[in-house]
Amino acid sequence: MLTLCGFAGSNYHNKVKLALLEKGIPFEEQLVWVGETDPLASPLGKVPYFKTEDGAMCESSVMLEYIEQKYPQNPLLPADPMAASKVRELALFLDLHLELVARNLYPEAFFGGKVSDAVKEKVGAQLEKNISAFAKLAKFAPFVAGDSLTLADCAAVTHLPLVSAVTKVIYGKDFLAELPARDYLKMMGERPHMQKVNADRKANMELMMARMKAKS
Ligand SMILES: N[C@@H](CCC(=O)N[C@@H](CS)C(=O)NCC(=O)O)C(=O)O
Repeated sequence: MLTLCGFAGSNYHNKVKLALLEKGIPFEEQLVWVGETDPLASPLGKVPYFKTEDGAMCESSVMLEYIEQKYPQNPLLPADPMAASKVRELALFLDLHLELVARNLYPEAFFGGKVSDAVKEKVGAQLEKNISAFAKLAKFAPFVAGDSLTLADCAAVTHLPLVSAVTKVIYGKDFLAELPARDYLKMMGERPHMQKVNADRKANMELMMARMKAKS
Protein backbone atom coordinates (compact mmCIF):
# COMPACT_ATOMS: atom_id res chain seq x y z
CA MET A 1 0.00 0.00 0.00
CA LEU A 2 1.14 3.50 -0.86
CA THR A 3 1.19 5.93 2.08
CA LEU A 4 1.14 9.68 1.51
CA CYS A 5 2.69 11.37 4.53
CA GLY A 6 2.15 15.04 5.31
CA PHE A 7 -0.69 17.36 6.22
CA ALA A 8 -3.66 18.47 4.14
CA GLY A 9 -2.97 22.17 4.74
CA SER A 10 0.16 21.84 2.58
CA ASN A 11 -0.08 22.80 -1.09
CA TYR A 12 2.65 20.30 -2.04
CA HIS A 13 0.86 17.54 -0.15
CA ASN A 14 -2.35 18.37 -2.00
CA LYS A 15 -0.60 18.45 -5.36
CA VAL A 16 0.27 14.77 -4.90
CA LYS A 17 -3.02 13.86 -3.22
CA LEU A 18 -5.06 15.25 -6.14
CA ALA A 19 -2.96 13.25 -8.61
CA LEU A 20 -3.54 10.04 -6.61
CA LEU A 21 -7.29 10.69 -6.45
CA GLU A 22 -7.63 11.63 -10.12
CA LYS A 23 -5.67 8.57 -11.20
CA GLY A 24 -7.75 6.34 -8.91
CA ILE A 25 -4.77 4.91 -7.06
CA PRO A 26 -5.54 3.38 -3.64
CA PHE A 27 -3.48 5.06 -0.91
CA GLU A 28 -3.44 5.82 2.78
CA GLU A 29 -2.85 9.27 4.16
CA GLN A 30 -0.73 9.61 7.28
CA LEU A 31 -0.86 12.89 9.16
CA VAL A 32 2.70 14.13 9.64
CA TRP A 33 3.39 17.72 10.71
CA VAL A 34 6.60 19.60 9.93
CA GLY A 35 8.98 18.71 12.76
CA GLU A 36 7.65 15.15 12.95
CA THR A 37 8.90 13.87 9.60
CA ASP A 38 10.90 10.68 9.09
CA PRO A 39 14.52 11.81 8.39
CA LEU A 40 15.21 8.75 6.26
CA ALA A 41 12.20 9.41 4.03
CA SER A 42 12.58 13.20 3.92
CA PRO A 43 16.10 14.35 4.83
CA LEU A 44 15.16 18.03 4.57
CA GLY A 45 12.24 17.53 6.93
CA LYS A 46 9.71 18.59 4.31
CA VAL A 47 6.32 17.14 3.45
CA PRO A 48 4.98 15.39 1.49
CA TYR A 49 6.75 12.06 1.20
CA PHE A 50 5.75 8.54 0.21
CA LYS A 51 6.27 5.34 2.07
CA THR A 52 5.92 2.35 -0.26
CA GLU A 53 6.64 -1.39 -0.07
CA ASP A 54 9.79 -0.68 -2.10
CA GLY A 55 11.09 2.29 -0.12
CA ALA A 56 10.43 5.93 0.60
CA MET A 57 10.81 9.14 -1.39
CA CYS A 58 10.24 12.87 -1.03
CA GLU A 59 9.83 15.82 -3.43
CA SER A 60 6.34 16.18 -4.85
CA SER A 61 7.40 16.30 -8.53
CA VAL A 62 9.40 13.10 -8.18
CA MET A 63 6.43 11.51 -6.42
CA LEU A 64 4.16 12.47 -9.33
CA GLU A 65 6.59 10.96 -11.83
CA TYR A 66 6.75 7.79 -9.73
CA ILE A 67 3.01 7.26 -9.64
CA GLU A 68 2.73 8.08 -13.33
CA GLN A 69 5.23 5.36 -14.20
CA LYS A 70 4.03 2.82 -11.67
CA TYR A 71 0.28 3.31 -12.25
CA PRO A 72 -0.25 4.22 -15.94
CA GLN A 73 -4.07 4.35 -15.56
CA ASN A 74 -5.77 7.73 -16.14
CA PRO A 75 -2.53 9.31 -17.36
CA LEU A 76 -1.56 12.81 -16.22
CA LEU A 77 1.18 13.05 -18.85
CA PRO A 78 0.68 12.81 -22.64
CA ALA A 79 2.43 9.93 -24.44
CA ASP A 80 4.13 12.28 -26.92
CA PRO A 81 7.57 13.33 -25.57
CA MET A 82 7.27 16.99 -26.57
CA ALA A 83 3.74 17.31 -25.19
CA ALA A 84 4.85 15.62 -21.96
CA SER A 85 7.80 18.00 -21.67
CA LYS A 86 5.52 21.00 -22.13
CA VAL A 87 3.44 19.71 -19.20
CA ARG A 88 6.57 19.22 -17.07
CA GLU A 89 7.79 22.68 -18.07
CA LEU A 90 4.59 24.27 -16.78
CA ALA A 91 4.67 22.21 -13.58
CA LEU A 92 8.26 23.30 -12.97
CA PHE A 93 7.43 26.96 -13.60
CA LEU A 94 4.62 26.69 -11.06
CA ASP A 95 6.79 25.06 -8.39
CA LEU A 96 10.05 26.88 -8.92
CA HIS A 97 9.31 30.27 -10.42
CA LEU A 98 5.92 31.02 -8.85
CA GLU A 99 5.34 29.12 -5.59
CA LEU A 100 8.91 29.03 -4.31
CA VAL A 101 9.28 32.77 -4.88
CA ALA A 102 5.88 33.63 -3.35
CA ARG A 103 6.80 31.42 -0.35
CA ASN A 104 9.20 34.14 0.86
CA LEU A 105 6.14 36.19 1.74
CA TYR A 106 4.16 33.52 3.65
CA PRO A 107 5.60 34.40 7.09
CA GLU A 108 3.95 37.83 6.95
CA ALA A 109 0.95 37.02 4.77
CA PHE A 110 -0.20 33.95 6.70
CA PHE A 111 1.71 33.41 9.93
CA GLY A 112 1.78 36.75 11.73
CA GLY A 113 5.51 37.29 11.05
CA LYS A 114 7.31 40.13 9.31
CA VAL A 115 9.09 40.31 5.94
CA SER A 116 11.49 43.21 5.28
CA ASP A 117 10.70 45.87 2.69
CA ALA A 118 13.83 44.87 0.75
CA VAL A 119 12.57 41.29 0.44
CA LYS A 120 9.09 42.48 -0.53
CA GLU A 121 10.56 44.64 -3.29
CA LYS A 122 12.82 41.91 -4.64
CA VAL A 123 10.14 39.19 -4.49
CA GLY A 124 7.54 41.51 -6.05
CA ALA A 125 9.78 42.16 -9.07
CA GLN A 126 10.62 38.47 -9.43
CA LEU A 127 6.97 37.48 -9.27
CA GLU A 128 5.95 40.02 -11.91
CA LYS A 129 8.62 38.74 -14.28
CA ASN A 130 7.93 35.07 -13.57
CA ILE A 131 4.14 35.35 -13.77
CA SER A 132 4.32 37.08 -17.16
CA ALA A 133 6.61 34.29 -18.41
CA PHE A 134 4.23 31.66 -17.01
CA ALA A 135 1.34 33.42 -18.78
CA LYS A 136 3.13 32.85 -22.11
CA LEU A 137 3.27 29.10 -21.49
CA ALA A 138 -0.06 28.46 -19.77
CA LYS A 139 -3.03 27.56 -21.96
CA PHE A 140 -6.08 27.52 -19.65
CA ALA A 141 -7.94 25.72 -22.47
CA PRO A 142 -9.60 24.75 -20.19
CA PHE A 143 -6.75 22.97 -18.36
CA VAL A 144 -3.48 24.68 -17.71
CA ALA A 145 -1.55 22.72 -20.35
CA GLY A 146 -4.41 22.34 -22.84
CA ASP A 147 -7.48 20.18 -23.32
CA SER A 148 -6.82 17.50 -20.73
CA LEU A 149 -6.03 17.25 -17.05
CA THR A 150 -2.30 16.81 -16.42
CA LEU A 151 0.11 16.90 -13.54
CA ALA A 152 0.60 20.62 -14.26
CA ASP A 153 -3.00 21.10 -13.08
CA CYS A 154 -2.17 19.37 -9.80
CA ALA A 155 0.48 22.05 -9.24
CA ALA A 156 -1.59 24.95 -10.63
CA VAL A 157 -4.71 24.28 -8.60
CA THR A 158 -2.76 24.04 -5.34
CA HIS A 159 -0.22 26.84 -5.89
CA LEU A 160 -2.13 29.55 -7.78
CA PRO A 161 -4.56 30.36 -4.92
CA LEU A 162 -1.55 30.99 -2.67
CA VAL A 163 0.18 33.25 -5.21
CA SER A 164 -3.05 35.18 -5.57
CA ALA A 165 -3.69 35.47 -1.82
CA VAL A 166 -0.13 36.40 -0.88
CA THR A 167 0.17 39.17 -3.49
CA LYS A 168 -3.22 40.57 -2.43
CA VAL A 169 -2.14 40.70 1.22
CA ILE A 170 1.40 42.03 0.68
CA TYR A 171 1.00 44.31 -2.35
CA GLY A 172 -2.75 45.01 -2.22
CA LYS A 173 -3.03 43.63 -5.76
CA ASP A 174 -3.67 40.15 -7.15
CA PHE A 175 -0.71 39.51 -9.46
CA LEU A 176 -2.75 36.83 -11.27
CA ALA A 177 -5.65 39.18 -12.02
CA GLU A 178 -4.80 39.41 -15.71
CA LEU A 179 -4.73 35.64 -16.16
CA PRO A 180 -7.89 33.53 -16.35
CA ALA A 181 -6.90 32.06 -12.99
CA ARG A 182 -10.18 32.71 -11.18
CA ASP A 183 -12.34 30.95 -13.77
CA TYR A 184 -9.81 28.15 -13.96
CA LEU A 185 -9.78 27.64 -10.19
CA LYS A 186 -13.58 27.71 -10.13
CA MET A 187 -13.74 25.03 -12.85
CA MET A 188 -11.14 22.90 -11.08
CA GLY A 189 -12.91 23.40 -7.74
CA GLU A 190 -16.01 21.75 -9.17
CA ARG A 191 -14.19 18.45 -9.66
CA PRO A 192 -15.27 15.99 -6.95
CA HIS A 193 -11.67 15.03 -6.09
CA MET A 194 -10.70 18.68 -5.72
CA GLN A 195 -13.70 19.18 -3.44
CA LYS A 196 -12.38 16.40 -1.20
CA VAL A 197 -8.87 17.96 -1.23
CA ASN A 198 -10.32 21.36 -0.29
CA ALA A 199 -12.58 19.99 2.46
CA ASP A 200 -9.65 18.11 4.00
CA ARG A 201 -7.48 21.22 3.67
CA LYS A 202 -9.99 23.38 5.55
CA ALA A 203 -10.33 20.83 8.36
CA ASN A 204 -6.56 20.47 8.62
CA MET A 205 -6.02 24.27 8.69
CA GLU A 206 -8.36 24.47 11.69
CA LEU A 207 -6.39 21.75 13.41
CA MET A 208 -3.14 23.56 12.58
CA MET A 209 -4.44 26.86 14.03
CA ALA A 210 -5.59 25.07 17.20
CA ARG A 211 -2.12 23.49 17.54
CA MET A 212 -0.40 26.84 17.04
CA LYS A 213 -2.66 28.43 19.68
CA ALA A 214 -2.00 25.61 22.14
CA LYS A 215 1.75 25.99 21.65
CA SER A 216 1.83 29.80 22.13
N1 LIG B 1 10.18 20.95 -3.10
C1 LIG B 1 9.33 20.36 -2.10
C2 LIG B 1 8.64 21.44 -1.30
C3 LIG B 1 7.82 20.89 -0.16
C4 LIG B 1 7.58 21.94 0.91
O1 LIG B 1 8.13 23.04 0.88
N2 LIG B 1 6.73 21.58 1.88
C5 LIG B 1 6.49 22.46 3.01
C6 LIG B 1 5.04 22.35 3.46
S1 LIG B 1 3.97 23.07 2.24
C7 LIG B 1 7.38 22.03 4.15
O2 LIG B 1 7.51 20.86 4.43
N3 LIG B 1 8.02 23.00 4.83
C8 LIG B 1 8.86 22.75 5.95
C9 LIG B 1 10.30 23.09 5.71
O3 LIG B 1 10.65 23.56 4.60
O4 LIG B 1 11.08 22.89 6.62
C10 LIG B 1 8.30 19.45 -2.79
O5 LIG B 1 8.01 19.68 -3.97
O6 LIG B 1 7.83 18.48 -2.16
